[in-house]
Amino acid sequence: MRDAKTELYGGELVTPFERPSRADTVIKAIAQSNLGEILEPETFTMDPVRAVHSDDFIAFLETAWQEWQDAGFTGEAIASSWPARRMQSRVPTSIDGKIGYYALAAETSITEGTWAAVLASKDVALTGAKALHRGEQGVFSLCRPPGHHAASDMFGGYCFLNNAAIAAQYLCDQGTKRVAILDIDFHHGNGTQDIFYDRDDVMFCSLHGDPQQAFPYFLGYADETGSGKGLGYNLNYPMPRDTGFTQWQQSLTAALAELDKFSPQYLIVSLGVDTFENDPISFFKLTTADYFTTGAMIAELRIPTLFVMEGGYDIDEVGINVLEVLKGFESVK
Ligand code: SP5
Ligand code: ZN
Repeated sequence: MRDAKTELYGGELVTPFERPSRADTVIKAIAQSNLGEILEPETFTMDPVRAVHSDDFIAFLETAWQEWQDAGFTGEAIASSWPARRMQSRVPTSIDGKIGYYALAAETSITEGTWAAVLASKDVALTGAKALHRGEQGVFSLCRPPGHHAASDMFGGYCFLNNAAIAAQYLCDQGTKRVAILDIDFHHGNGTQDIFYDRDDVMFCSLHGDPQQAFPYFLGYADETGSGKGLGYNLNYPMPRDTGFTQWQQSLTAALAELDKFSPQYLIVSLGVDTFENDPISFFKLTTADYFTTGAMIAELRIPTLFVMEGGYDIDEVGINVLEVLKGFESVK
């Protein structure tokens, strides 16, 4: 299986920040700890994916790389044209048009191994959701690629299928009345917000870099609070450049209080550690010790919790930072 070799960054094609070695360092850190059993993922059908993503989008992802090659392109598949303001939003038939229709950003390439990795990632999330539904108190799904930027019919921001949303919808489809998603990745979880924006059975709270200054730029403002019966069930906590733990923790405390009021049966944490002080593409200043505190604060809710891996690009520290969140969670009994 071949991982992508290119990301469009600052006008150059660079080695993607979201790369396979991220998962290797996380699994290594966890394997060396005594956190608990490591399970292999189960294979699920596409039904839980179809419950979140549109059929045409799924079909696009499945065949994009083949169509790109058939068109004679020699580089990795990447978008370069979009339906921008006042343009028609019909789906073109050519792959270079189609990829622009379904992309929300151009940095994310599609290549030979993309679809297989995307399918494996949703299986990891669903395996975690199933374990939670069977009674586990805390589960971590080491998903890669990440998912929270993916909407029902859009990929980008290194995300293709929204793993956390698929897990949440799966729990709803098992009869769960209320699921909460807490997104602590540095970036706003635009895809997850969009998927559940008009719903009152899935609450979404996100702490992130101010969209005025940070990707995904066009969503994540504090005044986005949900629509229709979903009004009040979407909460954004954007924060400025150089935000450290004192300020970030205030947002977390506020978000946890709102989640507590909602009284969810399950909590899904979109866990990105790109809030780390040395993250190469982000601008918050959290330290390794802060991740332990974060995990402990989340555990204080005493809600069965599924952590789903999102971002975190300091390859040397991503493992320990994730481990600290989980250790902090486990420290609360
Ligand atoms: C899952 C996840 O964390 N996705 C992040 C995708 C970010 N992609 C675009 C990044 C643009 C970064 N600009 C950084 C300027 C740094 N000086
Ligand atoms: Zn991120």
